[in-house]
Amino acid sequence: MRDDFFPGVGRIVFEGPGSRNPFAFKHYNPDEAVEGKSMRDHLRFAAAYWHVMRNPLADPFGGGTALMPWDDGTDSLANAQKRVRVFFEFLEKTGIDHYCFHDRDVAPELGSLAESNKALDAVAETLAEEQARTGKKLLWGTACLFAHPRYAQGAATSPSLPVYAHAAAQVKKALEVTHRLGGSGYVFWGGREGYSTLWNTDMKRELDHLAAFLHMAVDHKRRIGFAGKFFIEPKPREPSTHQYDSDAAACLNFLREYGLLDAFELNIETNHATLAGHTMRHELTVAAAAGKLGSVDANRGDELIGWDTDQFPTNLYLAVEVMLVVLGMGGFTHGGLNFDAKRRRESHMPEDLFHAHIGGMDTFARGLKVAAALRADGRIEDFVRLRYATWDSELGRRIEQGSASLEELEKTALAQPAPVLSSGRQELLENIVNEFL
Ligand code: XUL
Ligand code: CO
Repeated sequence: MRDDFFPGVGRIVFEGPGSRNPFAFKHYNPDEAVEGKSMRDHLRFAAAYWHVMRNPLADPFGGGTALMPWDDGTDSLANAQKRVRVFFEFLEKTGIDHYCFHDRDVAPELGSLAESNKALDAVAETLAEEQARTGKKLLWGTACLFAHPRYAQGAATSPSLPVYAHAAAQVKKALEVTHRLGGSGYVFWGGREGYSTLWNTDMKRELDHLAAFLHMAVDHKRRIGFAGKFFIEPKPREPSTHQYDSDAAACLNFLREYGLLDAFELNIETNHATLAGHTMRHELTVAAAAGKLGSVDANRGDELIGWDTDQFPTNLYLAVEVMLVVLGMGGFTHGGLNFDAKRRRESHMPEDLFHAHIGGMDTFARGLKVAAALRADGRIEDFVRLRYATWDSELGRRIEQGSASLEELEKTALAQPAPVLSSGRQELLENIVNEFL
């Protein structure tokens, strides 16, 4: 294990709930089996390169505070490659098995696309070396199509074809690098794919362009033989006033409308769900019900601040809800739990990166254990099943199969006694959940 950049922090190990060591796991025990599978394989934790290595911790009112003693602040290749080594030391020490990146997090954007591509290739080489040295894996890659001023009016939905072409070239390259690094997935998050005002926007044309863009990406994925999954990450707004991929349902409809449904799954992020006016559990449930829950960006928002605060997940209740949906769909295949989260601006020291991730990992480890215990207990599952018991009838089956008629249901309604409902028992069910916390 490398020990050059985070002096004083060793490998984080499981010490159990009784430990008071802030640099130890109290609940995440990677090899412990839950429902017959290791915690490591259930949770598939990933660190986000953009937050760990590149986030200066600025906010809308003030500049960055993060101390990054390894970073010389330049756009040099050497600096970019050094960051990779710092990052892998962080992965080794935290025991996080996966990572995610944008093209422009890992390598600098230089004067021309060709130069930027060359820099990305060189950094990809270092990433490949570090992956081979440590056994860490790429969960997903993506292209940053929102930071550069050229994308101020959109990338795949830009009114400018030259901008669209630049974005397409960036995706092509990011996809190839992701493939080369053995990524399990590739994410499309369209922060600028939306509008600020409809006075200047041809929505239909922009949506058609976005669909064409994604179809070309699907074609290219096949051409290069990339076997990873494509994920769309919904978010309703910020930075755009309205983002087209606003929530899980909107994404599914868009994918279906444009014949893209087979080629995509969804990457659901907690703070995006709440910005959309939904709970995380709602978004996960919508995605899972469509068989399209691919991956999770694990973070949380703030109830009082109205923007994407990207805080580390610490809410046990929420982690239980997330893991119930994940276990319910049979677990992750290509996806995982990516900490798309940043420290608070006040937590500027390098070791705060460790506290942040240790907390997120322990929260999800507990969430996993509690979710598994609730499933083993079975009372909630049984209740939900019984709640629909009247559907487990000949007529119910025929309605569900689509072979009943309104005439037939009218006949049933006229003949039956007045319906009697049983209680929804929300409070009882909430009490059962709390038994396990
Ligand atoms: C932005 C966001 C992105 C995506 C990747 O809110 O979540 O970091 O996860 O582009
Ligand atoms: Co995200």
